Amino acid sequence: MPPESETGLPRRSFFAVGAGALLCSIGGEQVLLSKPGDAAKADAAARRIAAPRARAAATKPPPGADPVDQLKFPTPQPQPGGVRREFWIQARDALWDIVPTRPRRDQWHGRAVAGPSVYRAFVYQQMTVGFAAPLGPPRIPGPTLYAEVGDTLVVHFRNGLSERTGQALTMHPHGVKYNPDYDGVYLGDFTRAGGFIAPGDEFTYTWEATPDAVGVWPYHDHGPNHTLNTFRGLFGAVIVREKGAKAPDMEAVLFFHSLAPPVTGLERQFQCINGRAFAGNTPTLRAKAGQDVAIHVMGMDSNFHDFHIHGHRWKDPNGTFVDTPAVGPNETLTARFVEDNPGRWLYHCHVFTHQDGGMAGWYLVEP
Ligand SMILES: [Cu+2]
Repeated sequence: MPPESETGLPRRSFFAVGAGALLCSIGGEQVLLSKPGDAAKADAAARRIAAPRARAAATKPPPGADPVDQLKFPTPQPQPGGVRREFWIQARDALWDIVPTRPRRDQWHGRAVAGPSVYRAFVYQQMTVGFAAPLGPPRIPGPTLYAEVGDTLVVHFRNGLSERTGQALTMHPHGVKYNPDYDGVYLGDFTRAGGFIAPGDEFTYTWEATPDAVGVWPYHDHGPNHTLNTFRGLFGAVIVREKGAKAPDMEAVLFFHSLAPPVTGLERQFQCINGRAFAGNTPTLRAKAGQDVAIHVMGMDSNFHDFHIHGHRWKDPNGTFVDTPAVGPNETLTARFVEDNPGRWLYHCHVFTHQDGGMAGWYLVEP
């Protein structure tokens, strides 16, 4: 028998938790994701989880329950002058190409990228009213949800994974205000209504754009298998502005994240921006001189990233000029400046292993 580590895993496996490997707790089970094919073990563990007791039998409190678990919450309404902003969002799986150029190419270095590069992603797809039809193709990230202070975001969520291969999912937002029913988090026996949406089920979340929700925030899966499913692509952004505030002339949302072999089943690790790797595949941003530019960067893996744009600088929240600030997991940084420097520019993560693994893109500025 190999010696056991504190995690209960063989020590050899524990030390193998290195590049791209994940140790996930899924409904009381621990699953090590260290190589292609391991995701199936996590999916199987997630499918073994029954609907939480607190939800299935609210009258019979689970062991360890506290009076707060019995609290009832009203659904919030918009403030005077605010509106309900309704969204219909379906989670589904979709084949996603991390390097869609053909032949696969890194335009920055003018070189070929070895394939394959397609994996089965999980995505949040925006739908028309009543989930009648997709509003667009599946994409990473999911739709950006906009609101103004005083509004409510009413998000009709459907778990569109198949019953056979599916598992419970949720939508959990940062930044906006919500009561425990709309937290969208799996909490074992203490899970509330929005924390376990089984395949085929629907749930409506109501989130409040309070004055302290102004900003740019991520949302992501927080169900029983949240780490793996978030890494698969279940994330997006919420943008809350002051009432009547003018939007920037150019606004972009960039998620910096990795797609590792245990998640994709592919042999190599890709360092991604919005699900894509290498310039020419990652988003190409465009602006014009004189425009008010806002580029929002969020970390969506277990690493810190350094956001650098060549030829540009801006002020951080402390008023210090920067051109390579750091952003951590689920944190947001915004590069906001008046564009004054036309040309072809590279933007990239300045963690060297990330930039070399594909975390780079173009920023094209017209005079
Ligand atoms: Cu990075």
